[in-house]
Amino acid sequence: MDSESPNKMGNFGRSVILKRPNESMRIVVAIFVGSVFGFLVGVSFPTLSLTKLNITSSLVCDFSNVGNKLRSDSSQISRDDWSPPIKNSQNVTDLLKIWVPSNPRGAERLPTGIVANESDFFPRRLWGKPSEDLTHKPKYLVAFTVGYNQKNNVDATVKKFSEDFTILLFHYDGKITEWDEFEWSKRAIHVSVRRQTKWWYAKRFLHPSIVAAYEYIFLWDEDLGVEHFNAEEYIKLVKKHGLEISQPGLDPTRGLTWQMTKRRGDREVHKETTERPGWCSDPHRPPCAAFVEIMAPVFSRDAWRCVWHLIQNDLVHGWGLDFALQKCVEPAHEKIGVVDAQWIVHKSIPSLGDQGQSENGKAPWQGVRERCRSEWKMFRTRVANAEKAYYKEKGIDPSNFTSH
Ligand SMILES: *[C@@H]1O[C@H](CO)[C@@H](O)[C@H](O)[C@H]1NC(C)=O
Ligand SMILES: *[C@@H]1O[C@H](CO)[C@@H](O)[C@H](O)[C@H]1NC(C)=O
Ligand SMILES: CC(=O)N[C@H]1CO[C@H](CO)[C@@H](O)[C@@H]1O
Repeated sequence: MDSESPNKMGNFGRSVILKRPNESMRIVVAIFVGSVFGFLVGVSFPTLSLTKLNITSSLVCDFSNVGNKLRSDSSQISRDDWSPPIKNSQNVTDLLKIWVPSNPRGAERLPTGIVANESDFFPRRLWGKPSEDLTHKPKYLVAFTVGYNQKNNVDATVKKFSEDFTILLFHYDGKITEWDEFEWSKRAIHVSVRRQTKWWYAKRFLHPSIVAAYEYIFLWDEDLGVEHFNAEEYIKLVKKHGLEISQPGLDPTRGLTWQMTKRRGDREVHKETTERPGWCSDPHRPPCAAFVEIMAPVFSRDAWRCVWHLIQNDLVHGWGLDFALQKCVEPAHEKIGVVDAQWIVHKSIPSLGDQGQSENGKAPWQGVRERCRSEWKMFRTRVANAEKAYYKEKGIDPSNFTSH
């Protein structure tokens, strides 16, 4: 240092700080950085050091590969006289920018290997190895739209579905914990939004990519009698007969709306029926074939991917969907059918209908019923308009062809 030192000796620390602020700062910073670094290394070394090294070396590798590639590319380009040869540096950065047009829309900037485009409802542990979380993956999904008043019926129904099913309950009355009196409720997925319909929930929570893990999706009402139904047997029949969209036959002793969904006692499955005279313009089309109702449909994974898109966000009752399902499979009169050997009873207990609101002195159920009817009309109109628009764009005049 210099000659003043003796006077300052008593003040050593302070004088150092005063006189050489930069250096002391450096020391402090160095100590700080050093200890943080040491700490981090200590923390991460046992598990991460190897991968870190790999990442670094692979980055280096990639970079030199890119360099080589660039060089060969540019010589290639200049040889072939496509365009002026690429100058390096900046274009290395361009080249390293990721853009994969075949990725899902919005995910083009990600390398395909990291894109998780589908999901499932499998619960996982919070500890241990992720690869060992799932000891059992259910193959099928059954979703019920339920109110607590119907708990006994829902309980009886759920018991007809094996461990191979993920059970999903949509609660329209806000009651969830009450269901825990049933053992199966603890492994079920519960979604609670008040006063919504099955199709509203299905549109919001059963996106095809979310339920992609499941081979079949059951979308069922809560008021079904399942004494003569077994889900595993049902699936066997659906596979055997190649049904992409199906429902169990309905007990004919209850008043039925459609002939098609009436259970036949003499067969496993049926795919067509005769209706009252004049009801079917084409024996291969609804309601004589290619038709199931909306109370207890079962969809294959592929059929559901189409049907989900057909569900309208605002038409919550789903009326008319049954007539349009046939647009989703081809040939519809072979891939849509009713399973007779596993059949159910439609109890027609008014439930969600009661969740309406009285207006203008009308009972709640009347308002709901009217909305169902008007939704049906709107849905038909939308489908017809969409088809018209499609053919117009294609320059096809559908009136020139018969619909057969
Ligand atoms: C998701 O990715 C897998 C694997 O690349 C592919 O087989 C599947 O078709 C993709 N699903 C969708 C909906 O794009
Ligand atoms: C379809 O009908 C229009 C008239 O409606 C006619 O001009 C056209 O030639 C017809 N196209 C075919 C393929 O028959
Ligand atoms: C530095 C350099 O050569 N940059 C070029 C990289 O490539 C783009 C076109 O892709 C040129 O516009 C840059 O000039």
